Formats: sequence, structure tokens, C-alpha cells
Amino acid sequence: MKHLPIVIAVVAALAASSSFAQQSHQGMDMGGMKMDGTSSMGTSYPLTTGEVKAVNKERQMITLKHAAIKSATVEMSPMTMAFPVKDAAMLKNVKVGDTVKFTVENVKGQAMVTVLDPQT
Ligand SMILES: [Cu+2]
Repeated sequence: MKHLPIVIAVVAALAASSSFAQQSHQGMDMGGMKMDGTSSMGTSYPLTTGEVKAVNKERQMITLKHAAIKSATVEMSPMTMAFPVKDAAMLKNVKVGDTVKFTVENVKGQAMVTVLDPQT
């Protein structure tokens, strides 16, 4: 009987701390989602759709038949053209004929593919 109040106190403390942890975790998630929303609204633009026409791993280039591009730093009407890609690894998952979503940014005066997202 003497132990009962202590057990209740411990359980209450655990319940309180776990619900506090949940609340603060949820708060962090919501904060993260808000930040994502803000950054996608503020600094990033919708990805452009393109069709892969050629992949040149040696030169780190990709040729895309692309829809109109409007990114933070590049605007372009639809055309087929070769782009340098930011990272050679981006070319590992694409092949001729693939549809991709991508972003082009002006990197040192060059329209460079900075995001390349194969659509499956
Ligand atoms: Cu172009």
C-alpha cells in the first residue's frame, strides 16, 4: 500500500513526459512542413518535364527535349538541347527515351541541370 502512491506518481510522470515529447515532436514536424512550404513557394519553381534524347557520361551532359523552363535563374521556351549536369551521378538513373522532371539553374553563366528526377 505504501508503494502505490509512488507507482502512480511514476506513471503520471512518464505519461506527462511522453505526451510532452509527442507534442514537441508534432510541433517540430509542423515547423518542418511550414519551412518546406515556404521554401518551395519562395525560392523554388515547379520542375520542368523533359524527354531524354541523349546521355553523355564522359562530358557530363544530357540532351533533353524540354517543355518551357522557368526556374529561379533560367527561363527558356520549349526546345531540344544539351545541358551540363551538376553531378555525374545524376546520369546513372536515366537513359534515352526516359521522361524526367528537372530543374535548370544558371551556374557561372551556364544553364546547368541541378535536379534530375526520372519518372517511372
Ligand atoms: Cu532549352
